[in-house]
Amino acid sequence: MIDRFLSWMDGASEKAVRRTAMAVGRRNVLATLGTAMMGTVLAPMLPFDRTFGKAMAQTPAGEDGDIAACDYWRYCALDGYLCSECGGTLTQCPPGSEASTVSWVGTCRNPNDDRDYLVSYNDCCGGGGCANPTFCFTSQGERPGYRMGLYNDINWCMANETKGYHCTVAVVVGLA
Ligand code: ABN
Repeated sequence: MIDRFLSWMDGASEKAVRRTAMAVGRRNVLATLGTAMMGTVLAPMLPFDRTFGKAMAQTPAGEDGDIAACDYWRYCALDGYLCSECGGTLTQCPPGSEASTVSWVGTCRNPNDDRDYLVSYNDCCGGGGCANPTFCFTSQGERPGYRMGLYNDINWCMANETKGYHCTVAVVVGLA
């Protein structure tokens, strides 16, 4: 009885293997294996965001400096109130306000990696007021008012529909 069952199993599995071998060519199998192997080798080389969402500009306070202090490295050329103390963040305007379409751009040295970064200081325009935010005036690289393109004591909301100044964000735009 068991012998008959085993020989039936043998026959059935042999048939299945033969059917598969006929349906899937050897080249097909090799090509699939080759693709899988190449994918395994090449995938880690592809450019993708290895910060896994931890964007530089969102580094929490304390990790790369104190974002509530005017000597924080990203504020090196700032002239304005800190949006992080007005309901916004280091890089995001408070709800109800909008980022200025023009901005002042400074070059700041990041003490964590000793590299220079371009930092865009966008004023946030409109929205409600803000009680006693920290005012920072560092404006590194600024030149006197008669050199307009190099002057930062300006309400950058002037180019927006809403011109009322609220506060300023500091956004790293790239390496200098
Ligand atoms: N960029 C900040 C600012 C706003 C109004 C006036 C001067 C400076």
